[in-house]
Amino acid sequence: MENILVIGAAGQIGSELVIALRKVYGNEHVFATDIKDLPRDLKDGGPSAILDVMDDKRLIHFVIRHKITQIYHLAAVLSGNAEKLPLQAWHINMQSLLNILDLAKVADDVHRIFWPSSIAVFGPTTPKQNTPQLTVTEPSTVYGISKLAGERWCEYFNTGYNLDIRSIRYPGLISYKTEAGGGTTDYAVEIFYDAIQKKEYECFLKKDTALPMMFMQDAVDATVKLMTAPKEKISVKSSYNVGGISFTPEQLAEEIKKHIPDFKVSYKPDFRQQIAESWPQSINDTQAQKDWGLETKYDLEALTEVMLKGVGEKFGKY
Ligand code: AKB
Repeated sequence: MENILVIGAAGQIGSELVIALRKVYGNEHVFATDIKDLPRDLKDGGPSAILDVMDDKRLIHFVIRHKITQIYHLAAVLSGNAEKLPLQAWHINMQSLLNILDLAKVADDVHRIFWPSSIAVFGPTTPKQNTPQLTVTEPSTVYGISKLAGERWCEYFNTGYNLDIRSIRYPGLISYKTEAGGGTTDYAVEIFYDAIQKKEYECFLKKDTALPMMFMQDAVDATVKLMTAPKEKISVKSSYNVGGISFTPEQLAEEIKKHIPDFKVSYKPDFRQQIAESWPQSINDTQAQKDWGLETKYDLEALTEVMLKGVGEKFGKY
């Protein structure tokens, strides 16, 4: 029997992943935790708690008391916010991961961990198109540096302590349930809110900035698939490339205009332009396909339709 702890459950990924995990393992076996108050549906649907991953003593008590067998550690400071307070972001992103890895050494029931990495591990010297699994990684953002260091720590603990830590390098994630916060790919979520509410959007990236993106349902499905795959299938001990689809702000705006013809977008690049330009434009994820059967369903057309519907329903429009 599995008992799952999700840290950062109130966030963009957590708020949807908890629901998916509860379907797989049963409501009462998935503990939704966060440093902030959790959404109503997560509190009503199963066990939940306020938990600070930086508080290592409370963390270990929680894990032992609830006989936790798997941990999903989703809490992180994203790329845009991390640039504003680099040392604080480094501390939070690294120390939280080390707290989890360290406790996995001593908490005997914990046998599997998920930790998200990001396309941010790549940098300006990485090949931009069809970026391979194994390639140059010289990130130029503090977020990217923390994710790359995290990947190294995951591999170190996987091999050195015979743990089972699995990870995905997420591209930009697009969803309507919970808004993203502080990332560079967030424009691709914000644009839907402004399209629905104001019919205009000022984009903080240039119109031709291509980035890899993925609809949340595909990301959640991929995560569950990776985490339920037999251990012998996992050949990458650091983190798997997962590509999704690639598009520019202009291509996304054109797709939205097919539904809202009078939607207008202007472009005013800020500091996040430089971050976006340091990242790949498309990702090669054949290793993930081969090892544990990664598949994605949503293309630009499908995700635009479902985003407009989802955000529209929130505001009683569209
Ligand atoms: C960000 O933009 O910081 C994140 C990411 C790509 O990891 N969405």
